[in-house]
Amino acid sequence: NYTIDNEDTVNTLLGQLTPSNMTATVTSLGNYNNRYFSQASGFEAASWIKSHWESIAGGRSDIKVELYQHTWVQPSVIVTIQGTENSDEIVVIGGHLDSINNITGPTGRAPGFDDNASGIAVITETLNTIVATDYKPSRTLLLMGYAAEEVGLRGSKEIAQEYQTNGKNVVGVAQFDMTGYHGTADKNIVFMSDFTNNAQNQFMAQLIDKYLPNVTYGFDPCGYACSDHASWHNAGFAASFPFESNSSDYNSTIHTSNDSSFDVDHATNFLKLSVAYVGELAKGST
Ligand code: LEU
Repeated sequence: NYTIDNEDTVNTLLGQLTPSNMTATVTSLGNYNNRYFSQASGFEAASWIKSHWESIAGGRSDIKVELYQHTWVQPSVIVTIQGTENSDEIVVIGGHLDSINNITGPTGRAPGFDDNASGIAVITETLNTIVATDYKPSRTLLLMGYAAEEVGLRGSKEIAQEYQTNGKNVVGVAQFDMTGYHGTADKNIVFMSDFTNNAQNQFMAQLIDKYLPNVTYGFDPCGYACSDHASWHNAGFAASFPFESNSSDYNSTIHTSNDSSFDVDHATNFLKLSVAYVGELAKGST
């Protein structure tokens, strides 16, 4: 079920990336004092993402952008790109849009450049590449910015459980949370091996082997339900989590006012993997 045979489409997507846009996205998100789930700034940051994604989607009538409301202030944001043939089969790429300062609390400064403006930037640039190439997926493709990850995966948990309850056919989920810090010298991407689907992890590794031979990768357990992939995994769906480093080497500034650096070259590896994943799992063509 994990075939790799959509080479022309993936290579077209890979040829239209604009990595520098990711730096701009990270900077825009980091300008909010924080993106904490209960704060007005956390709401405003989510609203900015919705507007930004709408402006990228432009005139595509097969793309819609919506807020997903929760019981707290901050919504999640979901882009739906309607599948042309197998529209009941759903592929998700996502990452959390909130940030947190664990020291100074709800009103504290939390730029969250790496955690996780860097993942939202990968998703945003994936959307931009889809529109730039006029790519249309066969399966329905959903791009998600999750609210309230930092307070217990709350946004993604509500969404994944709703999809489970409604019997939605989610065939695969990729999580992008922390892509902008090169913490393990000999690895660009580390697939978290727990709370994920091994077959899909192997598929993503094969995508690197085929399309990104210069990207180094490995596998490592996170050790706990460390990001939104676990919400999907726990709801019975195949999730993967390509991460910035081994779990002992990640950016030590996260959850502080000092998470204000972004290595765009490192994040570009994740952007490349994202478009390869989209092109091969959601198939369709440019
Ligand atoms: N970005 C995650 C979080 O803040 C942690 C990381 C180690 C996966 O919850």
